[in-house]
Formats: sequence, structure tokens, C-alpha cells
Amino acid sequence: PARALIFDLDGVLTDTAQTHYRAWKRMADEEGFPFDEQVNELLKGVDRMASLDIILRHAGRVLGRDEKLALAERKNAYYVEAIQEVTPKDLFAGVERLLERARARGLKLGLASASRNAGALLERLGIADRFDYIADSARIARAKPDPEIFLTVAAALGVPPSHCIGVEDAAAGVVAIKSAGMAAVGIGDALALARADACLPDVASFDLDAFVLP
Ligand code: G16
Ligand code: MG
Repeated sequence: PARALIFDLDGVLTDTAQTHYRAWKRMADEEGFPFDEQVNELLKGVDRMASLDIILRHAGRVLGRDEKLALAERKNAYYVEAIQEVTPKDLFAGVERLLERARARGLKLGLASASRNAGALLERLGIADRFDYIADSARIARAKPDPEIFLTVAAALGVPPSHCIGVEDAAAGVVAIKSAGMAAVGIGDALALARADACLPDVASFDLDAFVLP
């Protein structure tokens, strides 16, 4: 049986996938970079500098390191500004119930977000104290789709990967979970998340009783 649930944050527990998109879009528009929801799909779960590299490649632009750092910082300032408005009402429906049910079953709860803003966001959502372990993305060397962040969380929880279920909205995240040797539940588009063991439209549909480890 499963002994731990390891969650992604953006796009799984709350709708910050859109908030990230709007922050990137604001910066891209200011710079005249073409950028749309289709390119944004490639950014989900990808860390900040790698996201910028994807946007620049799409725009056919090559920039120096300092210019890139400045653009990434500008985007982050827009994002940080936006999440000041976040409240517990912004949790996706069903998140609190799922966390409570998992807790009642004795499952460990972990968070594997690539976001350096994850801690602040969990505080604003009012669920920071629900997790047994929250990965510090600044200390993760290899970004998703590498399994490092999921393996780090499993080790901290003291649960072998084969007894962990990872929950992700991003294709890169699903690959990271599967490479870690865990079961993957995809949240969102079943086609984009074809490598997940199960795909659900949202977290509210996640029924712990029905899910069997592959
Ligand atoms: C999230 C988002 C990504 C974002 C990344 C880094 O990953 O999905 O789009 O680029 O965090 O965020 P920040 O710039 O705040 O460090 P995840 O793993 O939570 O989906
Ligand atoms: Mg995500």
C-alpha cells in the first residue's frame, strides 16, 4: 500500500500555473518576445532560468548572463507581487479534504515544488503545517524531469519510492516521478500527461480508496 503522497504545488494545489504565465507574459510583452499559452505549457514544472531559456529560444533571442538574470528577476517580482493576493480560498477544491484523508490513513505528506516561492505560497494558502517535508528547491541540483526532487522528499519522509504516489500537472513532473520509481497521478490533460499511471481532471477527483499502486 502507499505510504506517502508527494505533491507538486503550482497547478496541483492551486492555480499559480496561470499566475506564473501572466508574470512571464508581462515581461515577454515588455520585451517584445512572442509568447503564448502553447509555449507556456513547456514551462510548467520547469525552474525559473530554464523557463527563461525556453522563452528566449522560442523568440530566437540570445542574451548574456546578466541580461537573463535581470529578466528572470523582473518576472519573479511580478510573480511575488501577484501571490501577495493569495488566500486559503485559492486552494483548489478538494485539497484540504484529500490532505485530511491522507493524514487520517497515516500517509506521510511531502511537497516537491520547483518553485523558490513554494514556502511563501504554502503560508498564504494556510497549509504549510500540513506537510511532513517540503523540498528546498534551491538545494536541488537537477530540475524536473530529473527525479532528484522526488527522491529527496521520499528519503526525508523515510518512505521507499515504490510506496510513494507523486501528483503532478506537468509532463516534466510526471517523467520525474516515474524515473524516481513512484506511481504518478497526473492532474489535467490526459494526452499531455500520457506517462502517468492515472490521470484526473483535478485533485478533488483523487479517491484514495480507489487508487491502487501499479
Ligand atoms: C513551478 C512552476 C514553474 C516555475 C517554477 C519555478 O514548478 O510550475 O512554471 O517556473 O515553479 O518557480 P519560481 O520562479 O517561483 O522559483 P512546480 O514544480 O511547483 O510546478
Ligand atoms: Mg506544477
